[in-house]
Amino acid sequence: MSELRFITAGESHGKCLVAVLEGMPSGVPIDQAVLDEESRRRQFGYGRGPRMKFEPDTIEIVSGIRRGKTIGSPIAVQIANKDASIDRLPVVTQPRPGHADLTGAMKYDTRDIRDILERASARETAARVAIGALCRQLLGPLGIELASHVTALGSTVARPAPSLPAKTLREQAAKSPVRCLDALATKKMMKEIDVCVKRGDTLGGIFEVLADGVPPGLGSHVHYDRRLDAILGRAILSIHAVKAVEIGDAIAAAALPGSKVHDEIAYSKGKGFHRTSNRSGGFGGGMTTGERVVVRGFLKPLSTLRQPLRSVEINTKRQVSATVERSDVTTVPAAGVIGEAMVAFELARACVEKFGGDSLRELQRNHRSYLAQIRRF
Ligand code: EPS
Repeated sequence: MSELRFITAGESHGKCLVAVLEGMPSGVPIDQAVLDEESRRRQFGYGRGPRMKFEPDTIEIVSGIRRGKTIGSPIAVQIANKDASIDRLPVVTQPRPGHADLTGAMKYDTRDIRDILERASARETAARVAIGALCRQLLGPLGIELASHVTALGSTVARPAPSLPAKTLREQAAKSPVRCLDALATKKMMKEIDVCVKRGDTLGGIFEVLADGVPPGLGSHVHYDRRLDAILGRAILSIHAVKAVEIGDAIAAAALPGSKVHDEIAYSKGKGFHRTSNRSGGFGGGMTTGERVVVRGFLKPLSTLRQPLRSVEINTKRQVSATVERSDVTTVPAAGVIGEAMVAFELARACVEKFGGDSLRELQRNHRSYLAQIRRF
């Protein structure tokens, strides 16, 4: 059985970020424009720090692709850092509350917190977005489309998003500087960010990732580690500053009776079996139902504050203010794009596991035959 997997390497101010994706079938057309577009989307967003203005974040393909198509071998990519000052940067000894700084230094036994923060930085997500951009190009031929948008930033909550196809939703979200579909909420969110800039503070929020065209039956109920909703939960929680995940309307559902939560089942000749609502976010028993996949990530505010909180200097043990590194006020708009990349990877992994095959042609043949089986059921 083939498995899709990836690994990233690279420090925030090191030479470059790298990622290797292994297990991609051969024959998948890869368009550099998709990589460029995803990278640009990750950099975009009101409230981002100065770094995003000077880093080109160009994703360079190093291996695994020949004449615009995958050849089945590991795909390696790299993103060069313009700011590659890691060896010139000062020693850090004043850990930031909420960051990996203190625990990382204790665990890895270093008196220079920079050894920790360089890898703990959310810059690593540039490499994950590259992986996601490759995976989207496997999902596209299977009819799977992804989108994301911001549903809350700071104390501003957007009105419920209109029901639009993923492709349209992506385009609409791109028009808002905070990637929010509600124009009024966008203005309020930007205002909150402006206030935070003045105060030297930071903001968290919520993003939503959607996937259309996902067939029923990805993941499995048979074992805890094969439940795809749990796998997506881990993938979203692994994004920097994400502290909670919601699948569908899970948070509201916890306070409602079952009759108001479960999606009723219907059948029609054209649609086959389907649900009349999608409060489950496209999941049942750890498997996709065939409805839209809906996953939300909740971010805490970033931990680098320009008006720092109290901390303790690790050598003198004296009370000090936490270190101030160049950072962002909020990364919620970017986190949605990173969430899409993680969902794209996990869906691609689930498709490779379910449909197998060493080439896209073989995988598509199995996918078509499975869809015919589902239609006949
Ligand atoms: C980031 C690059 C970083 C930060 C941010 C994300 O650049 P620098 O630290 O050089 O300004 O803007 O990192 C963090 C939020 C963090 O906690 O480290 C990026 O490329 O996304």
